[in-house]
Amino acid sequence: MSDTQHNIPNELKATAKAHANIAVAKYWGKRNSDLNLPFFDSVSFNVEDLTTETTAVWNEDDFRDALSINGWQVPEHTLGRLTRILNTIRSLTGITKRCILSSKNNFPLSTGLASSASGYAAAAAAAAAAAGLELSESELSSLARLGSGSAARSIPAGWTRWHAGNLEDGSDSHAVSIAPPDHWPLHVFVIQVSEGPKSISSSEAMQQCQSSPYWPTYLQQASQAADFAQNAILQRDFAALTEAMHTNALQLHALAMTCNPPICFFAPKSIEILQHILRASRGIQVCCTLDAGANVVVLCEETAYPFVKNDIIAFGLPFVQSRIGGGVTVQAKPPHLSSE
Ligand code: 2P0
Repeated sequence: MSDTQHNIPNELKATAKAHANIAVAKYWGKRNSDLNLPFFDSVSFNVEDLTTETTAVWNEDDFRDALSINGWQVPEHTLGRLTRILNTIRSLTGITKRCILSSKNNFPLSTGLASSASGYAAAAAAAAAAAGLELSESELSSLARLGSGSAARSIPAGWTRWHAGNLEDGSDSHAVSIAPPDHWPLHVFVIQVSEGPKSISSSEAMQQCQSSPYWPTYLQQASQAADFAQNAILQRDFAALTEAMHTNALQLHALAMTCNPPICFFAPKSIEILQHILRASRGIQVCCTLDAGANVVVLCEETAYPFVKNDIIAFGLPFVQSRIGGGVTVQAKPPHLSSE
C-alpha cells in the first residue's frame, strides 16, 4: 500500500456494505497466520442477499477502538484482527484517533454464516473511507484480508479469485473479480442446517488439518483447484463447476475427518442434503458445497430451479434464496470524497 493517497476529512465517518462469499475452490491453510496469507489461490462468488453494513467513525474523545455487531458490544480483548486493520489505516494516514464501528448483519440466520468475510470487508472499507484513505480495490482487499482471509474475496464484485501471492509482506495477496454478477446469473440457496456456534474456529481447523496424513496430497490437489474453477466459471460450464465444487469441498471434509483430533463439520441433515444433491446433479444442473460448518450452499441453473426449490422446501429447514452478488460499496462518503 505504498502509493496510497489520503486527505484527512473533517467528518471522519463512512458506511460500507459488503456481501458474504462462498468458495468454489476453497482457502484452507496459511503460510503466514499473522497476515492471513494462504498457501494457494481460491475462487468464490458473493451472495447478493447476505450482507453486513458497517459505519465507522474516527473519534478523538474515545480511548479505545470499539465494535458492536447488531447492537452487541464485542469484548475489547477479541478485537485483535480488527485492530490489525485499524493500525494499518493509522500508520498509512497518520490518524491517531480511535475508531468506533457499528455493524449490522442482515443475515436471517443465527449461525454467523460467512459473517467474518462480509464483516471484515465492510469494516475495512468503512474505516478506510472514513479516514479519507483512497485505496485501490486490490489494496482494500489486502487490508480486509488482515481481518479474515476470506474477507479479501468480499471486496471485488461477482465471481472472484484471491491470488495467494508470493511476497512476505502480503502486498500481492488480494482478490480480483474474474467475472461480474450477471456473467452467469445462477440461483443460490443457503440452507441453515445448524443453529449452534461453530465448535472450532476456521483458523484452528486449518492448522489442525495439517496433521492429516493426506495433507501433502490435499495441498497439491487444492493448489490446482482455482484454475479449474475459474475456467468452469468463465466458460459457464455447469458440469465442470459441479466437478470443481464437489471435489474441492469433499476433499476438504475428508482432510478434516482424517486429522488429529478429527473434525467432522457435518450434521446428519448436511449428509442427507449432500446425498440428495449429488444424486440430483447427475440429471439436472444443480451442485452444492459445504464450508467449515454444517450449512449447505446449493447453486443451480434456471432450468433446474423449479425442481431444486421444491426439494429445498421439502428439507424443512430455513434457507436464504439469492443470486450472485456485487462488491463492497461505500454508501456515505466523507464530504471531500462525495464532491468528486
Ligand atoms: C473459504 N473458509 O475459502 C474457506 C472454506 C471456510 C471453508 O475461508 O482464519 O474465516 O479468518 O483467515 O476466512 C473461513 O475462514 O479464516 C474460510 P481466517 P476465514 O471460504
